[in-house]
Amino acid sequence: MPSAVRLVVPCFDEAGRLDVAAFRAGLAAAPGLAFTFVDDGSTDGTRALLEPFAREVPDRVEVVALPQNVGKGEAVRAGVRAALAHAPDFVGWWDADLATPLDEVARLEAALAARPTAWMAMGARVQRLGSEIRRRALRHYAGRLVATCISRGLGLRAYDTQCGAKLFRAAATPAGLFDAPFVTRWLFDVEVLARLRRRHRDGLGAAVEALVVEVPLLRWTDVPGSKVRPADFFRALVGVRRIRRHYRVP
Ligand SMILES: Nc1nc2c(ncn2[C@@H]2O[C@H](COP(=O)(O)OP(=O)(O)OP(=O)(O)O)[C@@H](O)[C@H]2O)c(=O)[nH]1
Ligand SMILES: [Mg+2]
Repeated sequence: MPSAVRLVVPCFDEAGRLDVAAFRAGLAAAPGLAFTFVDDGSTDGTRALLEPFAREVPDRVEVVALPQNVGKGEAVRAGVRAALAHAPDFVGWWDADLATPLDEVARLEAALAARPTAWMAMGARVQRLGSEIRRRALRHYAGRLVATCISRGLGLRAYDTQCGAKLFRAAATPAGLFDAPFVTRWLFDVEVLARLRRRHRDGLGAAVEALVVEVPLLRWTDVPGSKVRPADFFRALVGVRRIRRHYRVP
């Protein structure tokens, strides 16, 4: 019996990049797979692509429609709460541009199977021989700069928290972890780690290092049409400070 995996796919003005056929092929390839798309106020026809897909396979595709744009973090949080309500074995979030192909889901699931104490597996974009990590040089180095600020700022030995490919055990999700709104737009992945760290510090859960595993992806392709603006990199640096303050990171 394949495990039930429900992926949250945040979508904002993705009509130009959303490859519904690829998601449909993903369903055909993985019988236990399902999607919760979250559209928060797209005006480009994204919804018109998603809703017929949901009507086509209602038990495996749903659309969470938010009236206005709330940002990726809050969209993912709304999607995770909706996905958890289906009580699957695994919930995850996955970028709509499929920069990370869906066949990497199985590798994240295998990483969790190999570490019974782990709660979340995070895809990591590690350029190395034998992998196909295609990233523009500027995005790569800017990404490394932000990643270094994140790992130093939070004292976390994390390589790549920002990759849009995450999977976690639904039933082992710490209670209330996704209840409070995120305080940043793009660093919500980091906030999830900061929340785990705060719980550990308060004696409520295991250490982040025990709960989270990074999985170097075999394939990742930078898809043109990114919503990330150059200013977002500076906002990310400010965001790390806000996260340290908000979650009282020592
Ligand atoms: N619902 C929602 N989704 C968003 C929003 N902003 C971005 N996203 C989604 O977040 C995902 C990642 O956005 P991209 O524009 O591809 O970002 P990126 O440049 O690939 O970022 P990296 O993967 O970090 O390199 C896509 O699925 C977007 O549709 C938003 O405001 N609301
Ligand atoms: Mg992308």
